[in-house]
Amino acid sequence: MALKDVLKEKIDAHRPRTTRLAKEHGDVKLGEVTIAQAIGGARGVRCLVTDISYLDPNEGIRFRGMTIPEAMAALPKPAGKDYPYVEAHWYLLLTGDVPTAAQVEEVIAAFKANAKPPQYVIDVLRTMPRDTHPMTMFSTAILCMQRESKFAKFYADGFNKMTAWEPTLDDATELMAKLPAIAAYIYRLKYKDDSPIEPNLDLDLGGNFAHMMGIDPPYDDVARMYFILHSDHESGNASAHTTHLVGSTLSDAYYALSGGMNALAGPLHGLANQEVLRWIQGVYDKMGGKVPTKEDLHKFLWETLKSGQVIPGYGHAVLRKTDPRYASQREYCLKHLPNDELFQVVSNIYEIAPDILREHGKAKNPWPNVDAQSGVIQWYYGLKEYDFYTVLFGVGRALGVLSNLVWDRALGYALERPKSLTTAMLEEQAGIK
Ligand code: NMX
Ligand code: MLT
Repeated sequence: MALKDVLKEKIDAHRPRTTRLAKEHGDVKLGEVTIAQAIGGARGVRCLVTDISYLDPNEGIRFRGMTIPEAMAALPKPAGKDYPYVEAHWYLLLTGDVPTAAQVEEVIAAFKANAKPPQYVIDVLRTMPRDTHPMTMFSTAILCMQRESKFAKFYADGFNKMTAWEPTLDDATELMAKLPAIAAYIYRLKYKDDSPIEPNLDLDLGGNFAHMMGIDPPYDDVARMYFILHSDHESGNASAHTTHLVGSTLSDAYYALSGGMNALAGPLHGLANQEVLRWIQGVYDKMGGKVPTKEDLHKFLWETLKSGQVIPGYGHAVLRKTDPRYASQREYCLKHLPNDELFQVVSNIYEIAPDILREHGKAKNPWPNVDAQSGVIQWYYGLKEYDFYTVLFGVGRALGVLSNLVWDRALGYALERPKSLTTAMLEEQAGIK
């Protein structure tokens, strides 16, 4: 059965569950909202619904119920490769099913048919000053393709709530297909003197991305691993939430994803992966190029904290243990680059940072998140332009947020519009005279 038909069956089966919950059990309480939560970024407020992934504070992420090792083991892989097809993961996120080889082929074919970005995207990127941040370029490229939206045409021609997910799926597929070429082009434009590499459409998404970046295997497997690991982190993280919020206005996938990428570009979110490398390079500079020892790192971590900055790559809004995405990338490093100098530095930070953060006494979670480990792998394979790292995160994150957008439309999730209060109202509620 074709992906769209599989999805249709699943959506038809799922809709009555959502309708019943909203209609018959809408008054059931999921929690209470405190003043601390209203002021403190709605941390822990339970007001979003997704079935695509779930984040347990201690266990970490599950994609459609599967832990990272389970998903990596179950999803089909290209012959001779260690990591699954990104296309297979897309199928899993959308449908909840591990695809067969034929189902993976269907996604590969759909992505190939839509892989080439329009020439005007290349032209727009070329006109931007070369020192523009790559995330600004990435978000602009996505936004300027909005005129391609099938959903926007569908809306203009007469909107139908029951089938609105279909043009959203078309938009999501067309976007997902083009993002690797756009990301690779931004890289080649900014750092390789505008020397794009033609795609090789005989390769899968991960393989073709590595090829267009101009980086040899096993970087193709790194790309597969990286995109899958970064794909989804339930719905409350800033990039997912922004995509959902923008999409809830019936904006199309182009507007919504561009918004999500703007959220990802913040240093408390996806940009932390570039900040980790920037911080480590700063330490090297201060040491006159010498490899920092654990004692040196100890000093620099404290210096960072005392100057009021955060330790990038550490802490999390939900997680309370080492991020399994960190663990997964560490496992890759232990296998492929155990003696790499930068990996040793990152490992040394891992040994001392949690104790320092505990002693510092502020961060609720002293353990590393995904960003603490991801840059070192990119660096090892020659991708040293660390301000590009968040674009890689963005290609991966698109898998999750676009899958969610398809389901948002399928289940008719409403316009997001929480209520705000004034400070005086909070004071009154708190009994402050
Ligand atoms: N270094 C220093 N202080 C920290 C850190 C850290 N890594 N993490 C949290 N804190 C501080 C935080 O700034 C806050 O201080 P204050 O009360 O002065 O405002 C206090 O600890 C309590 O924060 P938490 O409740 O533990 O964390 P919160 O949920 O507010 O924020 C992050 C979560 C991830 C934004 C925060 O841990 C952080 O800034 N980490 C460093 C940046 C980072 O790695 N971001 C990437 C997250 C993953 N991603 O890819 O998106
Ligand atoms: C993410 O992957 O989105 C980050 O870990 C942040 C989050 O989950 O809040």
